Amino acid sequence: FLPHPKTVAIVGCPFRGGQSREGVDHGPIRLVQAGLPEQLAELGWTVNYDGHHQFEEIDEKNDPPIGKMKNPRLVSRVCEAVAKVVGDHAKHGQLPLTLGGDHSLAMGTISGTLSHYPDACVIWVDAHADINTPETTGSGNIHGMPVSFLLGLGPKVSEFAWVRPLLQPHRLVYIGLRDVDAGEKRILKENGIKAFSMHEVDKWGIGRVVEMALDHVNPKRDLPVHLSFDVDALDPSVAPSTGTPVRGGLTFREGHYICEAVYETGCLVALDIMEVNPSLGTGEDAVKQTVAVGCSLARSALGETLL
Ligand code: Z70
Ligand code: MN
Ligand code: MN
Ligand code: MN
Repeated sequence: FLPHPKTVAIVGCPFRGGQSREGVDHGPIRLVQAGLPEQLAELGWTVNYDGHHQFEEIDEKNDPPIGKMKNPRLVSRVCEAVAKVVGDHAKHGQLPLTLGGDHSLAMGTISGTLSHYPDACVIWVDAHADINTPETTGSGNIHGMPVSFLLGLGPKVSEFAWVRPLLQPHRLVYIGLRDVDAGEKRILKENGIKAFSMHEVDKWGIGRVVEMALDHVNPKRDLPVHLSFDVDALDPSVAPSTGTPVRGGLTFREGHYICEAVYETGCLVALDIMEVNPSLGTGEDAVKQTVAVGCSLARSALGETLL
């Protein structure tokens, strides 16, 4: 799908409006400071990076909840801007690598991908399904809802009217789930959405799981792939600095294997590395470890090999 020489466009998104914890907006800064642009250049990519995305700011008092949704105008406008940036990079034949920031941003990144690749499929790697609707959400945090907007589930919210429901349920697959709300389980069942939880990873091993996931969304390996990776899919011992760590997650190798296997398909057109929060975890070592893992996941998805 991508012309040669391959170009990756880094979209740094210092944004935290989709959830309530401080610090996740500093994730992309740390990933870049750790040398990610240089590391990707080392892999042979042309790297298009010209600083972090600047966002419009909307004060909390000018952005009261809509229903249960917190910071709805801010999240909507930021994601709409991100969709435009990601879509434009895709149209220019570049692979957008979005650095979060919280996972509400994927409403933007995946909208951007689908604007240029309408038949793209999505591999969502996460401890969480992020598929609550504005009605089923318990927290009101929009980072727990982006998938429902992309699928067009739930009530129509005029503030989010720009989100086209272009993602079809059979073009979405999850890997790594282990903290799914009751309402989300019902939504997954009702819409026949394929999900490989940690139970399936234990049962089949990561190799079979990735193969089955690709067979589901991309049976002929001819569709573009958007990989959206929430670092909380990894076990907290591997990626401690994130907002909602959940025990029993992917090992370091399982996480990297997913990225390597997706790269090997040759179908990857967009990548998100989300929810790195340098303010969380037990000190600077935990932060350094999480940032380093974020960088190495991106490198694996962009072709770094072990041999
Ligand atoms: C919960 C909610 C979530 C990430 C937490 C949690 C969602 N299902 N996602 N951390 N990354 O609030 O809707
Ligand atoms: Mn800050
Ligand atoms: Mn997530
Ligand atoms: Mn998560």
